[in-house]
Amino acid sequence: MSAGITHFSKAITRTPSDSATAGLRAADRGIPDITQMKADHAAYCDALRATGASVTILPASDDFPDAQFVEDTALCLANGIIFMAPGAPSRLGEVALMQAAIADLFPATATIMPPAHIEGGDILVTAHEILVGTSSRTNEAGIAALRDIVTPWGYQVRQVQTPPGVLHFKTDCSLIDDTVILTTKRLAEAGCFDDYTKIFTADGEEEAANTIRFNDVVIMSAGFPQTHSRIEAAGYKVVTINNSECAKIDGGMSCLSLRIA
Ligand code: CIR
Repeated sequence: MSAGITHFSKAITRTPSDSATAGLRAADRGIPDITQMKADHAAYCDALRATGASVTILPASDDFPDAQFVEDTALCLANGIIFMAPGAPSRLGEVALMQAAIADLFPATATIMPPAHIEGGDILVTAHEILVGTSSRTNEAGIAALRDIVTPWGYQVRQVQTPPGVLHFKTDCSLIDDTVILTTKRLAEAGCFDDYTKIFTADGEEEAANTIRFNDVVIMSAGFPQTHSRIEAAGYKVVTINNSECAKIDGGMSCLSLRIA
């Protein structure tokens, strides 16, 4: 068991708001159906809970259309919680919302402040390092601020680059096991996973790259049969969740939870 890497006792999620129709997106893929999105979110929380974890579901926030993507507001490590500084101006206020919601459960260990910017979607924690991709949401100052916080805790931070046109580093990859990464070919070609065992998403299924390994299962978006088979063939149990509506506002499996050892 790798506590805090692949194994977790808790997760925090937030119910999608009706305002999620106004969520940020790079391209128009249609208006999300909020009823379906809420049903998918409930199925996602059930899947987390089915692994034995407790799941805290925070209430929807109409003021922040992207607030269900809680991952971008904080990074939970064994040593404490680091609150992020989202690079999307419309999302900055989500941090205070999350701090207030979980203050009683987990006091903040550190908070990164603008002009440093960093979103959880750009951070991949593996067994021996923390990879952080520079992106339109995460700048070098944000990565430096994270490094200053976690280096004394014994973590190594490696700056990498989120491919141009890709929202977050983890849009294109996820941790499947301590040293096993699911990745798109376009991301792996940059060489950032040379020291890892790689499972590649199938051609045309790049959107399947954003999964979470959560206890004994890999939770992935439904509709990517070849990548699904590849993860199973590598020996992992897969649970699929419909993600058609979150995908319209560029959200995937990792964005929807904070995961805590
Ligand atoms: C955004 O653009 O910020 C949201 N619509 C999607 C955030 C997805 N978060 C993530 O991948 N960690």
